[in-house]
Amino acid sequence: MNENQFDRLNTLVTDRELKKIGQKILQEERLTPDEGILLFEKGSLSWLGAMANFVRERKHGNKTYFNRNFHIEPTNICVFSCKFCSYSKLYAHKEEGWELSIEQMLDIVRKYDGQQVTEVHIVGGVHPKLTITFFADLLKAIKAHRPDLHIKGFTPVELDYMFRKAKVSVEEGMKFLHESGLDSLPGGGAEIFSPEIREQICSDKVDGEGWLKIHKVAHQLGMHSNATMLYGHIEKYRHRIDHMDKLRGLQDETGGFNTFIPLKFRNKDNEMSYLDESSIVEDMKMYAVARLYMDNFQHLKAYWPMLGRNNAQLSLSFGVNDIDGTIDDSTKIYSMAGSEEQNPSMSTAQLVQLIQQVKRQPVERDTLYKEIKDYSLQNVE
Ligand code: V47
Ligand code: SF4
Repeated sequence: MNENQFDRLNTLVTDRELKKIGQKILQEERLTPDEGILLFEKGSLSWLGAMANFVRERKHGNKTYFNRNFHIEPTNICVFSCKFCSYSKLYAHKEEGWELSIEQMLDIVRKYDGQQVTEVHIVGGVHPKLTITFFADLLKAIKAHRPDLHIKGFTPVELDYMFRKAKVSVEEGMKFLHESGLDSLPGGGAEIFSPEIREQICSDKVDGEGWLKIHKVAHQLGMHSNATMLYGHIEKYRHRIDHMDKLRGLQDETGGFNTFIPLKFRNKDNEMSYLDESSIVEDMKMYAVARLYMDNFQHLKAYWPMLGRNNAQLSLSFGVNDIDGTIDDSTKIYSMAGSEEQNPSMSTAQLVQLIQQVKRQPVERDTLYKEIKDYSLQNVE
């Protein structure tokens, strides 16, 4: 869509405030929190989608990124008790959980020997006995085996616990893990920053300020990271905007975030199962508003194992330009919460096809969005 088409579309909106927001989007002006809330409350799905798609194409054209990665989940035993979590086994029920040794985790890495994966994503529960030195040894062992593999690991929830247990500052702890081989941080553990909601859904783990501080320190050490938001449960639109506003503020300061990943709350087998899940219309509005509000985030990711393949395709018309990676079926955190994909595994050829089916341009990237291969003209093996 060019600027004239955009103007024409914006004249179809009758609401004066939305029309003004449309003009700001065209001029690349930043939206205020009140304008963000208004988008959720008054924006129609078609208008939000058109605006978000305009911004997406202004930034990236048709390019749609994915990467080749695999996951390691060291343990599902967790000292915390987030109400939305279907995954953790409290320490009291640890016989139902798993706990991998460094050797077992190296076996997972070895499974990918000779394959063109670029990233390992390490995330799990917070086991009371696993220490910062255990994880530093894991990082060193992975790097010794495969130095080229980018290690994206540990949320501020895991890190905060590790640092407090080791009695080190965030700065000391992050530096130690970075020097041991940690390259970047995934986006997890953010949930909703607002204390009013956080207290009701995950009161005992690191708070919003602590989450932001750990990412800030990582950025100051030259590391990059991702950011997530868990939406579609008991939060209101203003809490979503507050969350995105805090991330946008930190991104202004450091520029260290790669991508923003809204995560739809799934209601299977957790203490919040009584809640309905958000509709697909709400999900697409969420992506569109994120694209419009988070003006300093280059990338917006839909995590396909959680959203499902068809909805991930749809999201590419609502601002999304990344659909994560060729994850294999060892990822349990989502299937246990009721994700669309019970067996989230897709080959490169399947991912490329998924993107091409909706007439977008598949581009393989590494963790830091360096382009590895453009599949627009080729068929994949
Ligand atoms: O923080 C837990 C979420 C997150 C549920 O950085 C749930 O590339 C929905 O952050 N319904 C961890 N979500 C996973 C994560 C992630 C995933 C993929 C890619 C990246 C990345 C990061 O999973 C948690 C929490 O918000 N989660 N339970 C649930 N019932
Ligand atoms: Fe533990 Fe993470 Fe589950 Fe919370 S979401 S209970 S921190 S595994």
